[in-house]
Amino acid sequence: MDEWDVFLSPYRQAVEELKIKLKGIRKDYQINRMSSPIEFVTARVKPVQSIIEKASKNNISYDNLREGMYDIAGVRIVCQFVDDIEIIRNQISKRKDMRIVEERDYITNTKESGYRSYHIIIEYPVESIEGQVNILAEIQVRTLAMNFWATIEHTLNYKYSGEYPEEIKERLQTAAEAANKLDQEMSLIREEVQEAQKFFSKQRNL
Ligand code: 0O2
Repeated sequence: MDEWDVFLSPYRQAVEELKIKLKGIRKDYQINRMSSPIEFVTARVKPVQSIIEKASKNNISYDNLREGMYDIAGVRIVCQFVDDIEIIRNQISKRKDMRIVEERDYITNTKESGYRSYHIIIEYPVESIEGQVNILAEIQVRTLAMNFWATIEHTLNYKYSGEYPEEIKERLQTAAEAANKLDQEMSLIREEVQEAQKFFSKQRNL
């Protein structure tokens, strides 16, 4: 085991626990025959290389990584409709096993890149043989449309290291607007869709 393994161990545990807990919310809605605000949950521990690069970019010393970098443990909750985001946010704020320390609303305040998402930074206690370790984790909550755009943009960002050719930049802006429009259109038929989903899940006994 190297030092990174030891350092990352509580983050790995947190990510596994958070995945199970947040997927549990989806199950609860399904068992109660209510439409779930959660479509799917993914989670990851930031790769060591990305931690090193981000620490250097944001001037975070290695001694200060636990306090200074809040997305080493990252969870993503993807939902169908924009209104689901607030429901999820409220569910998280009510929980006793995690504490919200900061929220970043990139939906109301869309990033210059076109990025939209709701970020919740939580403090989460992990039990270890040495006692309790409180770690920070970032929960990103976004719709399927926001996730589609962000996933594509993230891939292109790697390719161009953020220095997009003008044409790609414009296309990404247009795509961001289209994703936004798609979210707005879907919001208008939300109730209709959810009724149909409840009906079909009953029929299939899900
Ligand atoms: P990865 O690979 O997802 O871990 P910054 O220093 O400005 O990058 P900061 O202060 O760390 O951002 O926090 P912020 O703004 O909450 O963003 C953290 C994460 O949000 C990013 O993590 C991305 O996952 C996502 N994100 C933010 N802005 C964008 C964007 O313009 N496009 C996409 N696709 N994702 C974004 P990392 O560490 O950048 O990357």
